[in-house]
Amino acid sequence: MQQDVIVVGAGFAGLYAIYRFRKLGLNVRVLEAGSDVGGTWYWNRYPGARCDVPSVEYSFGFSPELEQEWRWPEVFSAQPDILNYAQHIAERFDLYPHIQFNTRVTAVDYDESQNLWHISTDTQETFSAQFCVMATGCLSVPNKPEINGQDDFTGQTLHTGLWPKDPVDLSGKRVGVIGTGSSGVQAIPELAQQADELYVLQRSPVFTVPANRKAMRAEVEQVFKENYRVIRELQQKNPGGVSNFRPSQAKATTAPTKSEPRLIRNLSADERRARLRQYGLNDLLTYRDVYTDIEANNIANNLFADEIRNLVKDPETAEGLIPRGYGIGCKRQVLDRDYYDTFNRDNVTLIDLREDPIETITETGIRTSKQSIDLDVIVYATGFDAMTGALTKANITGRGGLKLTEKWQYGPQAFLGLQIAGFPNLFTVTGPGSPSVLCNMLIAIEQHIDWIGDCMIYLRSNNISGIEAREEAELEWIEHVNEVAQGTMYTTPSCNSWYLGANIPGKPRIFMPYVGGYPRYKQRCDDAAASGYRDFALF
Ligand code: N01
Repeated sequence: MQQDVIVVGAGFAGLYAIYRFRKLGLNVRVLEAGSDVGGTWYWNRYPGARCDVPSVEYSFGFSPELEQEWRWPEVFSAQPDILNYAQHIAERFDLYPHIQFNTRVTAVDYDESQNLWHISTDTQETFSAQFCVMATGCLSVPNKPEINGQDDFTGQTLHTGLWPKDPVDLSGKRVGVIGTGSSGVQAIPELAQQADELYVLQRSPVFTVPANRKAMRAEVEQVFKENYRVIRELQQKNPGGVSNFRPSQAKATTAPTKSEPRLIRNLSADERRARLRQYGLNDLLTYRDVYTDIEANNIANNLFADEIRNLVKDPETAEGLIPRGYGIGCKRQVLDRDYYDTFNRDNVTLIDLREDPIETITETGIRTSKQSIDLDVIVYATGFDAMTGALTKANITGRGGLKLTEKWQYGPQAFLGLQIAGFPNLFTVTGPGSPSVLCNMLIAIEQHIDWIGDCMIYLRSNNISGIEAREEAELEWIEHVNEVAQGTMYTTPSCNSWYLGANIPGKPRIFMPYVGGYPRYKQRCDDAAASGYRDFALF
């Protein structure tokens, strides 16, 4: 079965790839391990899952008709609504016929003699195509840490990133949740309401702030709909790919609004506290110097700690919830609904693994150094092998038998997060070295798929059969990616985030996304194309 393009993954990137590549006249097939579209929003069905980017921003801009007809029920959408949106897109644009579900890719091999990619699957099929596009997502390979005795547990084991499709009934159950990143923090308040008892096993406390929980009012929705073109233009100019458009600024032009950056160090202690009282924890995220200056960061961290002591009634629990040793901005910012208040409930117990580490999982629960906890359900909210996991697990072999795992043994090396030297005609969507997870993903996806589509058409119209990033361009780009990350809170030595691969034992510690901002990045991609792809070898 030979296609022009095989796309791996039917999340938002895979869906837009079909739409776009088909329009360009290319024959495209998508292979998807799940039984439906949606990617991240298909797999992450845990209670409380929702997006922390406003729905109007976290939506596609390629179809004005889609923008007008789709209705977001909330300002920040929950997982079921985003999954509905993905399904609607697949139906609305007749994308389903191009997707083969329940098909996991097991190997991706470049055949130099034919200049073809052969893609093998667990359905024992092999698909071949000139181009292969890995639309496999940045947070799609769940990390389930190895913990002594975990296979002995006779209760139910769940992972937030692989939550069952059928409803899970936790009523009357004793539940232990391991992990307090974005997924854990979203799930914990919901699990606390459903379960009889909830034990939160926390290794690293988070800095989490309350999320916006407004329903989408009809008049606000109308203003958004009237201003989608403005919103899309503003997104293109913003480092994170978000317009920050407010309905109240409906008459604003497309020029990004410029305001003086607020610095926490410029305020007196009283002023800082007054603002914290007025605006809540979210205020501490609005000072520019908190992300660039260690002293400013410490000021904000200390205020944050004091506020946790205010919010959580039991002093020992409050102390346990205070992050130490790393500051705001090191890890992905987390947003929550009633997280701290959940620890005021009688049925919720915090286990601080820094003081009381897990020794083993037993048949009946979890034993820590100080206690045995009987459990019916263990929930792993332990994150993902981020950014590189789906690519290294796909068993990709390029030119001359080069394995991607070999090439990336010291960290991911790619050009613009789009192409990898040694792997001609293979493209990665939102790969390492691109803004990806630091950007509104839908904007990043549209930009990548457009670039890849234009590139394939350029090759075809110029009778070029292959494109491969040059190694020197790759090295130069990686150097730049590392350089711009220096001096940010992301790369402080005490910070151990998944951005750095630090959550996976043995993974090289490299800051993977591009922190230089979406507009600057897009310009570099556009320049690469406009130069006739001089950063690439064409053959
Ligand atoms: O994963 P995480 P996540 N023993 O890696 C702990 C996106 N997302 O799924 O920090 C005990 O952030 C780990 O502890 P530590 C978003 O980009 C977005 O929560 O390594 N604990 C940590 O507490 C996000 O950043 C949304 O010390 C262990 C937790 O597990 C990304 O996905 C919602 C452990 C993992 O946190 C990942 O978030 C959800 C062990 N052996 C996700 N191993 C929204 O849009 C790990 N942990 C809102």
